[in-house]
Amino acid sequence: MIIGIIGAMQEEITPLLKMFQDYKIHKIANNTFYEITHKNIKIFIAYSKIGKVHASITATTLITLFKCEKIIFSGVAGGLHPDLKVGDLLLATKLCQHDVDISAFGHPLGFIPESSIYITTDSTLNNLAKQIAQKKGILLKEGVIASGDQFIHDANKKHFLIKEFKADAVEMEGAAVAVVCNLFNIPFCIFRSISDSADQEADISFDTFLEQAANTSAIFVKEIIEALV
Ligand code: 4EH
Repeated sequence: MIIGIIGAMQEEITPLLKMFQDYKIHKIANNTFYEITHKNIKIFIAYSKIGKVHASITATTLITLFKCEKIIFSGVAGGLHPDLKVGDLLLATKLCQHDVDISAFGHPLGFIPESSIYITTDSTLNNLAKQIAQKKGILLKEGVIASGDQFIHDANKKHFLIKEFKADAVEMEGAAVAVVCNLFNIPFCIFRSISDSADQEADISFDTFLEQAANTSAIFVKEIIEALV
């Protein structure tokens, strides 16, 4: 089996690279892909750079060039739901692009013709994640993720995302990976640990908790990998 793991920022994949240590490097489109042989599986790890365009390129490369059969995203997110606190681990049930707006033509926000507002993650991978969380006593929350090419640090924007998309967390890449995996029929799941609450203090909270939250997500993704070998 070949598995792809994506983070957006270097900090989001550093803990995973430390866990596996030995890798071969491939450079494609100014992106570094780390190839790891772990027991009976091959793993490709990369950080895409920030935003939906970069995440799409990395997901597409993992699937078409490196032939990944499953994709896992590991990273951090801004919490929108009041029950999501910094450090919490979230499994995405479905994702949407909150910055898509062709409402001028009568379409609902987030909708693109021939696509859909939400894309759901793979239930088999999600069930495996929930089983692992239960067995290991790890608190794994579930929720809707809204992705857009904006760092949200504003209460008004935050409440718009909750009201319009019923979103529980916000980030800048997940929905792009979802679109690519969905179109290529590749099962995928998205883990995000909360680094901030997408409010006025989001930038400071993000800088303070990025490393810690990225690590929380990476540790869980390692557990998933061990369950897949
Ligand atoms: O990859 C981007 C990073 C922020 S931008 C999306 N990531 C982190 C998730 C995230 C997020 N996205 C939108 C965490 N909190 C978020 C929020 N809104 N409130 C960045 C960060 N540091 C340096 C440069 N760019």
